[in-house]
Amino acid sequence: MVEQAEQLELNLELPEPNKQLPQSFLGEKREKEEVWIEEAPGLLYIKNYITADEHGALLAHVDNELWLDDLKRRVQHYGFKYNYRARKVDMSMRVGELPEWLKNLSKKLHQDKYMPEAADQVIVNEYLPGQGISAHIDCEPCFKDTIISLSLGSGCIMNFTNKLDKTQKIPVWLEPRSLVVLRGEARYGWLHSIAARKWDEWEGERRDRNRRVSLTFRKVIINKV
Ligand SMILES: O=C(O)CCC(=O)C(=O)O
Repeated sequence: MVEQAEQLELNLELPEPNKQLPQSFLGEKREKEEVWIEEAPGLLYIKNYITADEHGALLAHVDNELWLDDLKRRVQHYGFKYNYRARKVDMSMRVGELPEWLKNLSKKLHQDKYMPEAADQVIVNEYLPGQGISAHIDCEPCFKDTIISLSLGSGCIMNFTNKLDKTQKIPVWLEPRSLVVLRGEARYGWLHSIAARKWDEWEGERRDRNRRVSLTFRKVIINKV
């Protein structure tokens, strides 16, 4: 199913060094396109969610911040630091409010009805050509149902594999400026992964990868004990 929808403006402030760059920041129109991937109920791909200028501003914000390099790929954690080894998040891992540039996006995802609540945790992943992420389901007791990832920089294939029947696989091409929304069965019943390789084959052609940066939005579940 493909449909067009009404858009809200994002109003991202640029970090200081790039403040003078995009003049057309608020002017550019988006041509958003939604595609439900029917084989995995709850899997929604949205092409052109942000404009090229917003894309540039978000990358500038990311590159203005510090990276953590304790994994094979570099990451940034906002809102709460996630403990990959323990698969855990709690109030002791709170690192504060989301910065304004992420809060705006988090609000917009909620206003656009892609997330039932505004996200309070974001992980930024950087993938250089040859880097990927192994097949996983996001921690169920840590994060609520809907998980959204925004792609910046390079495109790549994200693979979805059915948890109960690993022969069922769905490759989805993620364009820069696109969103992938995982909810319901797609969030809990399908693993997602990105192969660690330098190029993908898509629609019969070789597509070389460049640096990809993703922003993944989640709502933390806080257990009161
Ligand atoms: O890079 C992405 O789009 C997904 C990231 C992801 O799956 C994760 O951080 O758990």
